[in-house]
Amino acid sequence: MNNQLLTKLKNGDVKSLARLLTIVENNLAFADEYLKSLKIKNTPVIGITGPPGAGKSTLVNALLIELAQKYKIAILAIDPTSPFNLGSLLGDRIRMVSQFNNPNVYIRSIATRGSLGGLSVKTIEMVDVLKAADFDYIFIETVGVGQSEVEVAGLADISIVVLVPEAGDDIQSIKSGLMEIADIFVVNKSDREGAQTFANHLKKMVHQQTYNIPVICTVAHQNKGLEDLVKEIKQFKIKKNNRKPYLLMEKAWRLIQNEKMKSIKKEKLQQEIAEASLELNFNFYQFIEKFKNS
Ligand SMILES: Nc1nc2c(ncn2[C@@H]2O[C@H](COP(=O)(O)OP(=O)(O)OP(=O)(O)O)[C@@H](O)[C@H]2O)c(=O)[nH]1
Ligand SMILES: [Mg+2]
Repeated sequence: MNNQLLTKLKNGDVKSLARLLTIVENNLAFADEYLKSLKIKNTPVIGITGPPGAGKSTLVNALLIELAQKYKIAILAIDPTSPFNLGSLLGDRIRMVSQFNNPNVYIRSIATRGSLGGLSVKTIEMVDVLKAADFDYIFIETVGVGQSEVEVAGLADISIVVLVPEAGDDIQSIKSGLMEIADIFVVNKSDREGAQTFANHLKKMVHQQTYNIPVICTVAHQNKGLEDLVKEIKQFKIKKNNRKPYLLMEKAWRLIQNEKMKSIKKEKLQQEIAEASLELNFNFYQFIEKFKNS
């Protein structure tokens, strides 16, 4: 293990950061030791989730224009890959070109394998590497497909849910799961017709809940409506997150589960099960027995 790498990480050396992220992402030599030696800070983690094409990347880019003059910011863009075809579903989703060369901004994209849009253990670990570097804010962008919103909430101190006023969209169709995880709702593409009505309905719905969640209208590609969002993000830093113990438990659970399941490789399991299931009278329960205590 190279201790210098950790010192350099703490001091903001970008090359060391990239190296450590790669070590952790690919589970290279000493990955575990590096993780155990990290001095993890309380850097605020801001999760941005929402349907494909809602404008999440554009919004992050617009936020960077506001924040990156003064603060150092890391962005982790999570590309969901389908478990059925190993290519990325959406291609490289980093289109935040205008901030790409800003020395205050570090952008990294990772592909989650197997879990559609979900957060892998690698993501959790990579965020911790970022927290040991010298950033003021860490943004995580994920596409909202089912479980992933909830998983991002497990990692983020603030969860921003980005919605778009679709024509004829029924506000009631917003999944209750989104209600539970959102700390801030953003109605992006507010230049579209019906945006105000959509936002008003959303506000009404949100205010029926026990605590107030801000609903902020933005036009991300024109950098409009960002002031309120920046204000909320800055304010949130000092608020207490009541979900923290639950979220930490979930995180511990995942990492322990990952460790315990290490000897079982999904590809191999699939191969074996494919063969075994061809046998006459294949019994699934007998089949899995041998994996239980391996
Ligand atoms: N009209 C309008 N278009 C917008 C707005 N914000 C973003 N867009 C456009 O919407 C498209 C998608 O924006 P992205 O930022 O890539 O959306 P995304 O949510 O990151 O997309 P994925 O990462 O692929 O899920 C782009 O063509 C943007 O220029 C907005 O406020 N109004
Ligand atoms: Mg994007």
